[in-house]
Amino acid sequence: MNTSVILKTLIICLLPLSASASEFLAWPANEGAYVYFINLEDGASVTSPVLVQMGVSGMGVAPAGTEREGTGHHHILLDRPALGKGPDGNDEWIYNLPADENHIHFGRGQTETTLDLPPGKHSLQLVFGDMNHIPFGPQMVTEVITITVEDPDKAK
Ligand SMILES: [Cu+2]
Repeated sequence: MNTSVILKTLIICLLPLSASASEFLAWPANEGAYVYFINLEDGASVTSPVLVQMGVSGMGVAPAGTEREGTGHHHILLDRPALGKGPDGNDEWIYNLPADENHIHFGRGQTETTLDLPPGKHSLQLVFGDMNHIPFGPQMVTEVITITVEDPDKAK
């Protein structure tokens, strides 16, 4: 455990429950860095399995646990409110992201995945997190996009 992690832990302990000041808990994002969906746009119609290519500019991708400044890994928030919103939203900025069907981690440093999604509308948000799965600053989060997975039976 390095000094920065110890410091973060101390800060988390000292934070009041209502705090949302989280940007300084993660490693700082590089200036001008951002994440983006390479191949998907808001409102896109797709078929399942859905290819999702995840891009990052200004920072490097590294497996979770890699202690190196300026790197992190991708997460997709699937079919849930934007990061920081919803019932557990406040915690998401402060603590590391949970891993469940709505929070998908790419902790091996993947930049591409395929999602098996049922027909209908789905929301996706890309979130870049540090070695401990804590989101970087706000610019390392995309807008929530909505895609429509076409029903293969109806398309015929
Ligand atoms: Cu993660």
